[in-house]
Amino acid sequence: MSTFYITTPIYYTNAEPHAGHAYTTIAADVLARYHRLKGDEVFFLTGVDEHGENIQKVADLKEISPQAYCDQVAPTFTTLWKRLNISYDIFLRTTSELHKTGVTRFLNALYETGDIYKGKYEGYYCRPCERFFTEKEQGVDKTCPIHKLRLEWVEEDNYFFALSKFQDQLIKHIHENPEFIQPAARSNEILSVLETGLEDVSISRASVSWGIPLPFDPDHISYVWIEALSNYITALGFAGNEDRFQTFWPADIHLMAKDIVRFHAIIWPAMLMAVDLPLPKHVVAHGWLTKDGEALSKTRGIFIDMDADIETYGLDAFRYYLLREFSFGNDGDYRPNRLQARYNADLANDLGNLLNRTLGLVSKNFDGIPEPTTPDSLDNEVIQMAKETISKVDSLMTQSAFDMVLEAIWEFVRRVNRYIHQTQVWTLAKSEDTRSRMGTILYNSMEALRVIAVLISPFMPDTAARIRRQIGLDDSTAVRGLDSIGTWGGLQSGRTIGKPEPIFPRLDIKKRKARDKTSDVQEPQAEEVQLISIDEFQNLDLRVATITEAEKVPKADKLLRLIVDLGGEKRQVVAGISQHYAPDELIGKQVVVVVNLQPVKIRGIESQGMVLAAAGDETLVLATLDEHVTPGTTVR
Ligand code: ME8
Repeated sequence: MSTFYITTPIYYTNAEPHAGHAYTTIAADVLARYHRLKGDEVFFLTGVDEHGENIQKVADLKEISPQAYCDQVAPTFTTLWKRLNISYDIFLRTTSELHKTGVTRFLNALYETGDIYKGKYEGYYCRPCERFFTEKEQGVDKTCPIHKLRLEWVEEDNYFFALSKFQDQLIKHIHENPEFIQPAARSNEILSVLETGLEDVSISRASVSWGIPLPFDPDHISYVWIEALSNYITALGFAGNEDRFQTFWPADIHLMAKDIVRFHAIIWPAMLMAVDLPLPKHVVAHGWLTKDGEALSKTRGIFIDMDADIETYGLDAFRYYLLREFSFGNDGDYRPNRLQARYNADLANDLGNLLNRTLGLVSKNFDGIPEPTTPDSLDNEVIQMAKETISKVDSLMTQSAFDMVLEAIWEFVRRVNRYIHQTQVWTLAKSEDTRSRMGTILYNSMEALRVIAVLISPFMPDTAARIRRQIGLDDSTAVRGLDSIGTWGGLQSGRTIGKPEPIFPRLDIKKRKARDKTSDVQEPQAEEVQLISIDEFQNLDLRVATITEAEKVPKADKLLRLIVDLGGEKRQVVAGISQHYAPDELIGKQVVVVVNLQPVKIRGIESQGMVLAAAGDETLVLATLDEHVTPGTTVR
């Protein structure tokens, strides 16, 4: 049996997990599940990185011990993984005995090679990164290229690993294994770092106390990165459970975002080379998940409200969106309105309707799964496409091209929908002659759904199970694996089908809107952000107007009646701004007015336009102009 060992980074416990961590972990979960489908023996590692200065600092602020602090944060990760249906095999904590004993053994092995030496480190250090930056790596004015903070000059007695010694060997390895670092752009980046020359790295910190002491000099604590990287072997029981280590090492994939590729593609392989252990087969880096184009940041309040979106769309839709929407190696901007669009178009419409329609017609016209008795060339096209889709998915999965995998599956979903249309299957119940043709088409559609359920199962495990139940299959492994869809015709005619029910029901948009209103962060509301063309935008006639009169509308606590001057013309506008502006302060202000709206009567007063304002839950600020302009000037 083949084995497949996949890892995520072990995440820092200096804060609770966010959507970025979820993104990597869901992707790793998809790969783990896919390899289980293939019948591989899978080991899926995730965990937390609990040592180091940063974590010690947070614990100090909270006035608790670092261990007590980590004991509080680590479960927030496992809780999230449960919520996201992550099928990990081990959740490694670096404070565990398993890890500590493994690190000790690994560091001893490294020491014995003679590639570790004691020396003085002088260099520019970024505390949040917990690493030194060489001159070449620094940003402008000696700043950290990631945090943009000024780097600190630090001098310390440290132990060093002779990284530079492995430079040529690393270059050779990358050239000989072009798939070692994926995608290719990252591989080139690493090669150019290697070609400009490597410096030795310090592997200990004398000034930090929260960590694992070096076994050969316990006054020094191992540098958090050196210790963390070895988690990939300590989790396999490097110091004890030889069997698991022998079975799964080397890892098939180390998965991460592009921020930490250098550690995984340079330092980690060099350490492994030093102790003569095989290198991981692939280091795969994905892009950043951003919100409104900005990096996720708790302190700046830039976050993705996963809970809310999962509640609205369901977990499987959330998982689908993350992997369908973005090309894995590139950055991707998370947009709830795109999630909604995907939900409606791909899930409810394409897949949901295919299932509903097929099962509806089967249950109305047949007693159980019909028999395929009248094969023709159109059927063969669908059968052929199923085969091609299965092999396409397999080859794209090896490139972690999740968006393309899902697109390939959906091309098939859409093809089957078209098959139903082309054959007008719903019209074939009329006569006995055409009923057998109807049975054949519906049988093939159900077979297609069986194939689809297997192919989508790594991405959407619950949806796959629901489809299986509805088409009359049980939940045994025999119907879940890739093997089970190798041959067309696996469904048994005559079998009773399950109860048809919508797998992606219509969304309760009202609930979502109510939620958005109470949420701190205002997300664009999906149905209001349908894109419009430039022509549509140009239909709006926006003009600069000067307010010449303003007064409260009697018995209406929010309304003001304004007279605005548009150059050659004066207009009366009723605006709901009374709680934010006193009439007097408005006189002379220049505002932007929509002048081609149909007039409406508000409290019996005709409003002949609309004044634009920025409106939040508590705030309302009129859109004004930077400088005075002639009234009536067009705004575009
Ligand atoms: O670096 N988009 O931990 P970390 C996509 N402990 N992925 C993101 C992301 C975002 N906006 N933000 C975080 C560490 N990630 C070390 C790792 S491994 C031996 C030690 C994900 O908590 C992504 O996988 O800072 C990234 O590489 C990782 O979280 C960094 O996690």
